[in-house]
Amino acid sequence: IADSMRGRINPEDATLLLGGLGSYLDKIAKTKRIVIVACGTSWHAGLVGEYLLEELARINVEVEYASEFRYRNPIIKEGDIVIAISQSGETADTMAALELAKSKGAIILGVCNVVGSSIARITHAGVYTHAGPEIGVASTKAFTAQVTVLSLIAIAVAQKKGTISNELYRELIFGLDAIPAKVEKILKNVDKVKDISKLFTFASNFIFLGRGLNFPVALEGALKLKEISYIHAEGYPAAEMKHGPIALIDEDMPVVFIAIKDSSYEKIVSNIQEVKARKGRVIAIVTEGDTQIPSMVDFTIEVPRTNELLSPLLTSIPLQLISYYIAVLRGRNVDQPRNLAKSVTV
Ligand code: F1P
Repeated sequence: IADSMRGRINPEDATLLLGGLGSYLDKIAKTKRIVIVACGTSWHAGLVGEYLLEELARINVEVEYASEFRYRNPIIKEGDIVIAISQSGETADTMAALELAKSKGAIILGVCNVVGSSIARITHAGVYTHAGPEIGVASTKAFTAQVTVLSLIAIAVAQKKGTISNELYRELIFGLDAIPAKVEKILKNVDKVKDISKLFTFASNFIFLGRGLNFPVALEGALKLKEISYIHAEGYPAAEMKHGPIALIDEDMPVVFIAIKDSSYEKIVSNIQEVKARKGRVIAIVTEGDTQIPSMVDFTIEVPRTNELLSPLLTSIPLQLISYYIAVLRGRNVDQPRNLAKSVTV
């Protein structure tokens, strides 16, 4: 992401990085509905995309697990826009979902990492994430690159539709341009993440909580921990906790909150209080300089300030690092986790 973005974002034209997909932005701007199909980590990126496209471009978005979509009779009309997200570009469920959508007359678009992959070939147009090769099986930089591309699509379409002000447009474009340096800053503090991870190496369960855009990041944090550390982990919207998962909270339950200074900050504060009242051990991902949440929780990891719409690009990094360090400390092979394949082609 750093390599592909640094200094290349032209504030006058966010479409320049969108490759072939750039020529479909007018069609996207005119559509009433977008369906995103994906699996695993890519599905989580799709959920972030849903939030961004609805918030900025005011387009109704549905995000479907490709593995479910293909086995029902989804309502797709001619001219509907279906976007597939896939790191490998070879995932069989995502491919089948696209074939189904194409047979019903949809415009099918792709966000893939692997150049020339099957999904890239069958789509009408697409954009490559250029996140470099994913050496490990579990997607990490592919996720941040997918979210970057979806942010650019949402910002560019919103600009075309006039649903965002010029000020917000420029703030988001310059905000994206500043992300690589902020990611590097997070990576300079890995020792703290490593120290925290050491204390939780032998936990048997984890809960990840976030709100809004950072709810999918919570899901992704839980998935990474499952994939590479083999620890049972659940991600929930923080406000959903009281509808069931709260029964799991006790002094043996680590709870990771994404608790940055955004529009849901006060609500997250009360969710943290609910967990602390039940003796849960809380690790909070907080905004640099915050003092309130650090005074309430057991551990904090700071991320630099950014517009909250871009925050998943930063908050996902400490969660990936926690999974990585716990997996290494448990002696797992982080690049080749058991039972997983890089491309799920059956
Ligand atoms: C989807 C996915 C990955 C996951 C693992 C298995 O792949 O579920 O998110 O980390 O590698 O496949 P893709 O369609 O994004 O290539």
